[in-house]
Amino acid sequence: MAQRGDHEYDYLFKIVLVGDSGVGKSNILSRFTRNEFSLESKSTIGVEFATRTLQIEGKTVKAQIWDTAGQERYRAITSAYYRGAVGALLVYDITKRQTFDNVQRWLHELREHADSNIVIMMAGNKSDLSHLRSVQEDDGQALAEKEGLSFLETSALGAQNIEKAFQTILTEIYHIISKKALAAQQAAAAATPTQGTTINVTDSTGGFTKRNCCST
Ligand SMILES: Nc1nc2c(ncn2[C@@H]2O[C@H](COP(=O)(O)OP(=O)(O)O)[C@@H](O)[C@H]2O)c(=O)[nH]1
Ligand SMILES: [Mg+2]
Repeated sequence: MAQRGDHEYDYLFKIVLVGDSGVGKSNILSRFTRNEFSLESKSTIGVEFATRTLQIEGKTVKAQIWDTAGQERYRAITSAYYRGAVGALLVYDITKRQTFDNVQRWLHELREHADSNIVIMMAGNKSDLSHLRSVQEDDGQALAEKEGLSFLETSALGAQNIEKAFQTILTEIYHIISKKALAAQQAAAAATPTQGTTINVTDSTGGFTKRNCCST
């Protein structure tokens, strides 16, 4: 556990929301961050993020979720938006085929600007509007499998699968970095078996943060 009063979390993970304008990104964010856990939100010029702290496998994880301020409309998201992101929620609208067709473009953008190990979840949002559906769930599933992404249909309106989408991303990220930390711990133990070793698992490309590892 990180030192209380210093950092009230074990891990801080930056997650970015991407996808066409109007698919529901901002509503997904507000739905998720206005739940019963602690909420802080902060506006900046150009971008906005909100945070929520939750428990993932017994660890306190602070999710810092970045939302666009409409730049996606002009395909003008800067690389700063993606910098340090360890997860992405790539959203399309199940009632608008074009937003699904553009998923490839967003994947390309993520692969170009974000860390290559970024965990990506694709979300087919507005599942409450299934009577207006223009993208079948099977098509979403097939694309996700082809691209190696997790996939869920969500509804920000109905709070359907929003929690699960973020839980899935955060758990996947946690598994990746706990494996890295374990490997680093074993390497450190083999090299210098001293007490209270601090292991920094931040690398030049990732945004993983862990402090005061390995107190046992
Ligand atoms: N029916 C329905 N409407 C939604 C849902 N999520 C967002 N919307 C609506 O879609 C529009 C665009 O949402 P917004 O969150 O601003 O999309 P963004 O441009 O991707 O951030 C708004 O009118 C929302 O009320 C959803 O899950 N179901
Ligand atoms: Mg928005």
